[in-house]
Amino acid sequence: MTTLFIAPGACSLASHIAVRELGLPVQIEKVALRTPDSPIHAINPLGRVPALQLDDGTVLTENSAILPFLADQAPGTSLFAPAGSAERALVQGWLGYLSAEIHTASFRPLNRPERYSADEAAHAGIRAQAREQLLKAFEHIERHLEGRQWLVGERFTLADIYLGVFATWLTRLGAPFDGLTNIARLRQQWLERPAVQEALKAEGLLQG
Ligand SMILES: N[C@@H](CCC(=O)N[C@@H](CS)C(=O)NCC(=O)O)C(=O)O
Repeated sequence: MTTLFIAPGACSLASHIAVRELGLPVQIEKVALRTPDSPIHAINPLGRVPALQLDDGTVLTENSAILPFLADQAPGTSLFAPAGSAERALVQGWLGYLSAEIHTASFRPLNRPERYSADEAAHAGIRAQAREQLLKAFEHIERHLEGRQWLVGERFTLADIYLGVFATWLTRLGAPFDGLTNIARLRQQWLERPAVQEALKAEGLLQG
């Protein structure tokens, strides 16, 4: 059976939500991160989630690939758009932006400064710079959401699923991130979706 490897609260939550939004027969398998004996190392050589193992053993990684793949298993879903359409490229553009600018370029140095310098004295500076970068990257989204409910095409898409995950990470950061009111509104609408609540409960992140 197709299996999605996740870690509670990690970015794999996006693919987990997509599985539930689409009602796909995918088994959800929780794994530990950053421990050498975690089974994720036998699945993804980088030891990262999400990883989607297909029936034939093929392993897909990166939300930016897994989310479109999952949506394509449910042709006609409103979460994505037809091949060749500009809307599809707009959704993919946001997936790329979220993966590269928000996650890798900003959250990673903020949360893991040791990956950027072995000198502990440098970590506070790396974190401070990453916070600045994160704010700029989110402000671009904040401006785009002015007068819009969702990122693309006035409807909830894969891009909003992925943004919602990072928007929940933002709530730990306080000011000035709490002033991003359009993103806070999107996060609230995201939270109200049954599939999001089911995924959060299954990951132990929401009571009920
Ligand atoms: N941009 C990728 C990044 C995947 C990634 O970095 N996953 C993190 C969790 S949020 C992870 O598994 N980290 C463990 C590690 O790097 O050892 C995606 O969204 O799929």
